Amino acid sequence: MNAPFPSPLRHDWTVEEILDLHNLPLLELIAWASQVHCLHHDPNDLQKASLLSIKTGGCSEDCSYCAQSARRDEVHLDRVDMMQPDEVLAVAAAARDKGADRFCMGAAWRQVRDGAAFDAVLEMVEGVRALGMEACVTLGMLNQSQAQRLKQAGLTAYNHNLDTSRDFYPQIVTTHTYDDRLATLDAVRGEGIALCCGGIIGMGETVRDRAALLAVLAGFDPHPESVPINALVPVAGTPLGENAPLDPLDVVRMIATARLVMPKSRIRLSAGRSSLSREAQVLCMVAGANSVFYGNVLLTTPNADVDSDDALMEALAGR
Ligand code: SAM
Ligand code: DTB
Ligand code: SF4
Repeated sequence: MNAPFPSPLRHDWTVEEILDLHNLPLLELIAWASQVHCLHHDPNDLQKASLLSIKTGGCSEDCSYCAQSARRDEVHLDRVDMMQPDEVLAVAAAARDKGADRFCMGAAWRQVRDGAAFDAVLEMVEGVRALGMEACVTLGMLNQSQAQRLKQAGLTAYNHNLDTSRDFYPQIVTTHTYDDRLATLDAVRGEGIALCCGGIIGMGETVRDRAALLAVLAGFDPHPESVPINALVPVAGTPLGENAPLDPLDVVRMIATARLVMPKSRIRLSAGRSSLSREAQVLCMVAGANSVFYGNVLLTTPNADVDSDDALMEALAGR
């Protein structure tokens, strides 16, 4: 195979081409991904994004991986109603003081509804921007006028994941469709808000499904500015709660392939990092990951803890 670099930005990757990259001998895949990464990014630049659940649980949707669906009687989760803007901004300021440059807020909603809760989110976005941080929210589906109001509030990016391939999606979610997800992504892009869009591996999908997800993401023009790659965090009481743990090298392959087909995007090594060794995380970074969630919890599940992350950053620093 010809080296995939120096790589023009392409938006016409086929699933077959992406599969061929994904299934290369691992060391060759990592070597190429690392070269493409260094061509487009400072290899020392690792973004720390902080994540907070501003409204937890009680969601109408049936996403099989998610702890926050109201349909899961066996999941042990404390529902938390919408947080107040001042509480959220205090958390954001503390995260900034610990070195986070981006603050992401998630709500367990099917979709945004106009009203007091959305007004509160707009206030949070304004407040986070005033702290000098990037602001990202993930609120489910939204329409064009809601995207416009978020843009006016100063939102940097909107997170809305496609999660997996179009073919596999109905086995994971039945209460909304792949096309619903794409329509929201369109509304976000239509207002000039950066897209944060990625997926989850380890849900029982095939490697072809993973390649097909990457083909959709790489098909966007421009590519999503950030691409979270989540490894499933199995949550007891959800349909995927007993899924076998992923081989960490599958995460490395996914990240390396994402880097090759989306050379300029920020690839975020997202959920599931707490089950990766320090060395596996570093391998993901060599393969092109340049952002992580920093903080002891993700939305409802544990993240790599801050103390071990501080030690990791220390180990990564020059000496
Ligand atoms: N309700 C909104 C939505 O569905 O877009 C926003 C919140 S939702 C929890 C955000 C994303 O978190 C999901 O799209 C999924 O990719 C990821 N996620 C949720 N639960 C997960 C889990 N157990 N393991 C890995 N990723 C997960
Ligand atoms: C994303 O892709 N991963 C984050 C963020 N976007 C919102 C969420 C991960 C959630 C992991 C499961 C939980 O903590 O509930
Ligand atoms: Fe609701 Fe989002 Fe969880 Fe799906 S992923 S159940 S939409 S919070």
